[in-house]
This record gives sequence, C-alpha cells and structure tokens, in this order.
Amino acid sequence: MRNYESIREWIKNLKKIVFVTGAGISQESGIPTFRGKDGLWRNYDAMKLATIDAFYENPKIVWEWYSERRRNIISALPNMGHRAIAELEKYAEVVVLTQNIDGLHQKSGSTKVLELHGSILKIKCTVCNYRDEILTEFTENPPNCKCGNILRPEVVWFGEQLPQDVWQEAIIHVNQCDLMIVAGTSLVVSPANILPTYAKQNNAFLVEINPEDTEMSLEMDLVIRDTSANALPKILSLFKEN
Ligand code: BJW
Ligand code: ZN
Repeated sequence: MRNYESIREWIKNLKKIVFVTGAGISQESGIPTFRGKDGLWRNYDAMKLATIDAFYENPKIVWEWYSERRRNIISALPNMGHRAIAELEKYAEVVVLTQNIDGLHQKSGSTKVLELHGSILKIKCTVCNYRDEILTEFTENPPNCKCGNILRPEVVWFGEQLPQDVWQEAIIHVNQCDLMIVAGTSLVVSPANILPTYAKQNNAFLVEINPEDTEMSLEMDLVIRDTSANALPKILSLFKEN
C-alpha cells in the first residue's frame, strides 16, 4: 500500500509539479462543489445553468446565479490546501491548472495559475470583443455592453472551447512535469480530465487527493483519501524535511 512516504524518494530530484484542481479544493473555503448534494441552486440543476443556451433562454436567472456565487467568492479566503500549494513554490517549479473560476489560488500567492474555465471576476460581451474585470457589482441584470448586446461572465460553459492559448500552455507544462497532483476534481468534465493521462504517458508520478473515488483513481500512483486542506500541508512538510 502506497502512502505519503512513496512521494519522498520521488521528490528528491523533482523539477516541475503540476496541480490539476477543481471545486473540491475550494470546498473548505465555503464554496460549494458542482456535483453531489451541492449541485442544486434554488431547485435549479446548476449544471443545466452552465450553458450558453440556458443564458439566452433565461439570462436573469443565470446572471443571478453568477452574482450570488461572485459575492460568496469575493468574501472567501484561501484554505490550507491553496496555501500549501503556494508555499511549495519555495521548493520546486509549480504550475496550477485550475478548473475553478474563483481566483483563490492567486489570492493565496500562487504565481503560475492557468484558469482553464475562465474567471467569475471577469466579463465579456456576447457579441463584440469587449472584455473587462468586474470592479463593482452591476445594478442591471444582465448588464448591457456599449454595443447594445448583453454581457456574460468570462467563464467556459458546456459546448464551448477552452481558451486555446491557456490550453496549449497547459499541455506544455503537463508534458514537462515529474509530479502531477490532482486535487478536488471529479474528473468528469473534458477536456481537463485528459490531463492526468497525458502526464502518465510522460512518466510523471500521479497523485490524487479526494475524499471520494474518481474516474481515474485506479490509474493513480498514490491516492490520498482525504480533504485537500488536510492532505496538501502534509505533502508540503515532506518537501520541507527533504
Ligand atoms: C474534495 C473536497 C475537499 C469535495 N477536498 N476534494 C455532450 C454534449 C455536449 C458536450 C459534451 C458532451 N459530452 C462531453 C461533452 C464535453 C463537455 C463535458 O465534459 N461534459 C461532461 C459533463 C460529460 N465539456 C465541454 O463542453 C467543454 N468544452 C469542450 O469540450 O469543447 C469542445 C466540445 C464542444 C462541443 C461538444 C463536444 C466538445 C467545456 C467544459 C466547461 C465546464 N464548465 C463548468 C462551468 C464553469 C463556469 C462556472 O463555474 O459556472 O466548469 S461545469 C463545472 O464542472 C465547472 C467545473 O470547473 C467543472 C468540473 O467540476 P469539478 O471541479 O471537478 O467539480 P465537481 O463538483 O464535479 O467535483 C468536486 C470533487 O471534489 C468531487 O470529486 C469531490 O469528491 C471532491 N471534494 N470536497 C478535496 N474538501
Ligand atoms: Zn459588445
């Protein structure tokens, strides 16, 4: 049975660590995950709201869902899991590939974060090229762009492509990493869920941190059945002792 000790040898000559993170890593900061018991918002299936069709059919509901989540995210603090990842930069090159849109990795001090699914702190126009950060909450729901069309959160919905520059850069890091730590994601959403397979093809050591089984648990070199705020500080301490 492999345990934390199995990483100890592996980290001796380690150059690059890639994290693939999902909603579970922010759960201990008070941000609900998508699937499981948290997946409902006022009786709406959250996953049915995360599409462009849902937005055009009911822009007020979808915009309100994002406004409420944004308020919660802005007041949330990074937890011990985010902080441990940020501190690991003292010991190795660390790249965070996150599916989260909450900005908590950056808030905890991580300097290399690629947001695969965009950011709830940014908006873009549904028609023209206008994009901006959200500095104050809008009073209109949904707000209008200067061009007269509606604005939307700059996030990636189902059926939409990931930002291609971000995705290409993510693949380059994955192909270079010695260690990949997959934390707090169910790995059901593509294409992010292919990243561990790419890392494995490149002989990286794969670690999963998740209280539950995922689609890829059997492919992992080490599975830590714990929450990320418990497990990541323990991994950090292995680096400190090394
Ligand atoms: C803990 C913990 C703790 C709890 N510590 N762990 C059929 C039709 C149309 C499309 C498709 C189709 N079949 C496949 C597709 C492709 C689709 C897809 O994958 N769908 C699947 C659901 C089947 N993907 C896409 O459409 C993507 N684009 C794309 O593929 O483009 C090309 C294409 C186009 C058209 C057709 C086909 C291909 C885009 C995906 C965009 C996903 N967007 C969202 C919303 C973002 C904005 C927002 O936040 O509102 O991203 S959906 C949602 O899921 C969000 C998340 O980033 C993403 C992943 O979820 P995540 O992070 O894994 O969270 P959970 O809740 O699933 O899991 C949490 C985990 O944490 C659990 O395992 C817990 O156990 C664990 N946990 N507490 C550690 N304390
Ligand atoms: Zn516009």
